[in-house]
Amino acid sequence: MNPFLCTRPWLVLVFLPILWLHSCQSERDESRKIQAWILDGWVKVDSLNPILLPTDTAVFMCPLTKSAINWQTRNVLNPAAVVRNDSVFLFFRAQDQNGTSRIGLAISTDGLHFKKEAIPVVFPEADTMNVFEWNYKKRLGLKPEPGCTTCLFDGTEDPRIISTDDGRYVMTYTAYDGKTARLCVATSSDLTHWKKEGLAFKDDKYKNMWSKSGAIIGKVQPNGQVVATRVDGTYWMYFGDTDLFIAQSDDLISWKICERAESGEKIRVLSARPGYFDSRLVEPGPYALLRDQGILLIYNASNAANFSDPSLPKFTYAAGQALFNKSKPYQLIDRTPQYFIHPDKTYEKTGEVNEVCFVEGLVFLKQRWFLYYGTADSRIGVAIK
Ligand SMILES: *[C@@H]1O[C@H](CO)[C@@H](O)[C@H](O)[C@H]1NC(C)=O
Ligand SMILES: *[C@@H]1O[C@H](CO)[C@@H](O)[C@H](O)[C@H]1NC(C)=O
Ligand SMILES: *[C@@H]1O[C@H](CO)[C@@H](O)[C@H](O)[C@H]1NC(C)=O
Ligand SMILES: *[C@@H]1O[C@H](CO)[C@@H](O)[C@H](O)[C@H]1NC(C)=O
Ligand SMILES: CC(=O)N[C@H]1CO[C@H](CO)[C@@H](O)[C@@H]1O
Repeated sequence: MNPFLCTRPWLVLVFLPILWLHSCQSERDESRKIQAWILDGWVKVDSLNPILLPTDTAVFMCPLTKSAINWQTRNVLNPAAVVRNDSVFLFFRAQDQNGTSRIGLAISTDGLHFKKEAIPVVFPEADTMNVFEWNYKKRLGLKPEPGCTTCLFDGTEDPRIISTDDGRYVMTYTAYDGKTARLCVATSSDLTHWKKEGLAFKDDKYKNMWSKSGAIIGKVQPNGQVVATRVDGTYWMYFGDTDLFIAQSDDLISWKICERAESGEKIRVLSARPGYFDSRLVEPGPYALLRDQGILLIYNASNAANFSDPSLPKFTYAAGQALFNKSKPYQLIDRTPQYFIHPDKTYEKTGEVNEVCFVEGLVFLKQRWFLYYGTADSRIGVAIK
């Protein structure tokens, strides 16, 4: 025993409570620090949801089939959102009856009531990307398997959009040819006319790899725009739909996947966790936000069939949040133990894919946050805080 305490045992009585109080205080500080970075308190706008629906009355002349088609018949889902001119521009994925996806645009001044533009803004056409965006069976004149209702799926899917500091917009989207999903990039200066810039990963090693869901790191401006921001001299993008991987770029168009030097393997910055809502897979949501506490990424996750979160049906898509080091975007600092949004409404639980809230759009408009998500791969909902 400490001789000091032996000679003055009463001191223990004085100091112990102080030590105890001190340790409780620092535990509280710790948990407050961990909670402080999370964007929580979201409320689904039940009185209006779902805010965007499929329709049989949107007709568009397909440049490939040269026929008028109803391009929004089957599903309207997975939207990106950006603020421009005090309005929300929502870019949704619309599927026609056969499951071809095209990216459409809807505009709102209050973030809740949207008006769709008549024709899609990014879609399969006779260009250099056609080989990645038009089902290979259609190109080869093959018939889909009898009775298969998803075998002709193809097109341009699941956009994410960010502003640049020179006033342009960069979209990442998925091109799907019925076999392989590939992450692609398009750019625009007015949000209506888009130029396809090709595959995000042009290296031979990765150009035929399955890739999806590119969330670029940016910073929220006072006018609500989120502008792509360099960290440590370069742009960064989280991507992937099993684990989260990360890539770097100098121009936001051509991306280089970060690999382990020893093995050439893609580095994983976030993975599925047995026992949690994200036990099956993780996939980025909207752009990642560079904030004081770190880089905040809202991510989508699927619950596994076993060794999963027993409070959710298996394969449920619910969303969580992760925080990465703001000077090292590949270093995970913290992640939420629980989902903050999950399917609990009929239109979230039943649809093209059941049990899905898939978050892809996030904007800050007139001092409020709006979160847009696909419901059951069929419609679109909004939550606010
Ligand atoms: C769906 O596919 C069928 C058979 O190929 C075709 O006749 C029809 O025009 C297609 N519909 C749309 C909306 O593309
Ligand atoms: C900005 O939005 C207003 C409606 O809120 C509209 O009248 C105006 O044309 C828009 N301007 C541009 C440049 O889009
Ligand atoms: C998952 O759990 C079910 C029910 O307990 C069991 O039948 C099945 O074998 C398990 N599967 C795996 C891969 O562990
Ligand atoms: C983030 O990285 C920096 C630079 O390496 C380091 O000093 C800092 O402690 C890290 N932050 C956290 C929260 O881990
Ligand atoms: C690879 C994969 O399964 N991605 C899916 C992620 O979740 C959304 C929402 O259900 C689907 O649309 C994607 O296909």
